[in-house]
Amino acid sequence: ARAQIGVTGLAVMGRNLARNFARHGYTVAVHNRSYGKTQSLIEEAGDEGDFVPSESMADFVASLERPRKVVIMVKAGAATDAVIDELLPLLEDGDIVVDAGNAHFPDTIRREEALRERGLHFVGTGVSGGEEGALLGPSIMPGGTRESYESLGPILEAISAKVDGTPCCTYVGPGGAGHFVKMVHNGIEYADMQLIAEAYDLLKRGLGATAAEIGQIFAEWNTGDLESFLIEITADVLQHVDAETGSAFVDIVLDQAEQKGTGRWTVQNGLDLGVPITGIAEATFARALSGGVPQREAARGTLPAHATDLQVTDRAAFIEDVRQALYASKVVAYSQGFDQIAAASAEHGWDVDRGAMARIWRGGCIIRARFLNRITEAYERDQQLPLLLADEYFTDAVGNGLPAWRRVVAQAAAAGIPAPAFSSSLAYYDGVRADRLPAALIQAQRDFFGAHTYRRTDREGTFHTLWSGDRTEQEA
Ligand code: NBP
Repeated sequence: ARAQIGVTGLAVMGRNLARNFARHGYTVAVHNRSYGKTQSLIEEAGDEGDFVPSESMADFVASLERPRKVVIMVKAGAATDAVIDELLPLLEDGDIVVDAGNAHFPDTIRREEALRERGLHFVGTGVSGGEEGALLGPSIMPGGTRESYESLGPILEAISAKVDGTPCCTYVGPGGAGHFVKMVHNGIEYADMQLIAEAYDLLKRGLGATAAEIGQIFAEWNTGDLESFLIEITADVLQHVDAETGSAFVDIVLDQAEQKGTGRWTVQNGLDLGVPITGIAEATFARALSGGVPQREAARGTLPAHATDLQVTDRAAFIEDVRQALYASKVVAYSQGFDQIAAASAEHGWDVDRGAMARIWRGGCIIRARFLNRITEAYERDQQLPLLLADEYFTDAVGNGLPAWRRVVAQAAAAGIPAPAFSSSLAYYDGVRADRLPAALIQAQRDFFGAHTYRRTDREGTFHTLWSGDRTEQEA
């Protein structure tokens, strides 16, 4: 036994992760259900470091130093359970099983409990950054026991992305915390992408600009507060020309967005926890709307618009308005996502440090962005911050952009341009800051038809009004 870490599952992600470990000087045991992928890894990348290939799971496990550290990188779901079942009889007390695939966090909670009973550590780990991240340094979000992180953590930190020398990997929390945080990361990614798409649409229709011209605007934005991987690739994508037709690439792509399900999981969980993650939800539903072909067919050319075309007289001012609206909406989406992490952390007793999550998302992952530093700083100022928007920096940043944000949402509505994430983020902002909400009327209605009771503004207690009787108020 001489390998310090093992990877089973050598499709694109596992193969690159194994190479990343090897390139950092670790001796890596490698295994895959079908041996061909193991052989091709050794043939094509075997000279990058010290690999110990095995054809059987038993040999793979035997090649690992104790406590064994086995990273599973297979298709999420039944395949992960199949691999765990195969591993279990071969492992011994104190060994560490890492699931680095995209598991749904309730599965991770279940697996962690089962392996703990067997005396094993199970570390459900979010890994973001795709194929390239896995090879060159991903953002890594490991859950599980703190004890397992002592020996596993340094290895994961070594292969993670680094920003200013700081690893984009930290212990997240027990049980399913790592995969939960990865799920919210993906939800935020949905919101970020939708907001960028809305900004693009407004610029296109407001300026009548070409994709390439809008790409240049995004490139310019990438030098300021919005600097991020997604803005950067948006600039590249918009300037890309389709080789076959010579058209802007984005103009020849079918306008139906697909999804693999992590956005949906995030929204479902937001509903379960009762946390308004409207940015992520609008983004997920906007994809669903785009893919609703029969509905779009029935509505296209049929539903009247009664809209007036966007009149842009000052192009530079309009571009700046859209930029500020994008930034403010983005802050709302992140604020909501961090609320969701706080709520789940409280519910499951995970004690997740939100500032640390923003820190490990600064590199390696899809939502890496300059402004994540600001989020880390906000939670450093106040660990218990109830609302990211209420941090002084974000209050100012969003407040300064508010007139622009309102103009953009109003212009979009008047012109009949759908901007669901821009407008619902603004509605959330105005809702959360409201002195008084019409929720009072909803409580009154609920008491009327269902005797659901209400509380009063002027005294303690729970009350019910006898709506079908003499309308007197009773203490409930
Ligand atoms: P895939 O998700 O395509 O899975 C292929 C791997 O699973 C192969 O090694 C395959 O073995 C193995 N496998 C399957 Br399928 N069923 C199995 C079973 N019953 N027993 C054992 N092995 C089984 O690989 P991937 O695209 O590299 O993704 C791996 C994980 O990483 C997934 O959970 C995925 O969601 C996640 N992922 C993350 C990112 C990211 O950005 N973080 C990107 C892409 C994927 P075989 O070779 O014998 O068929």
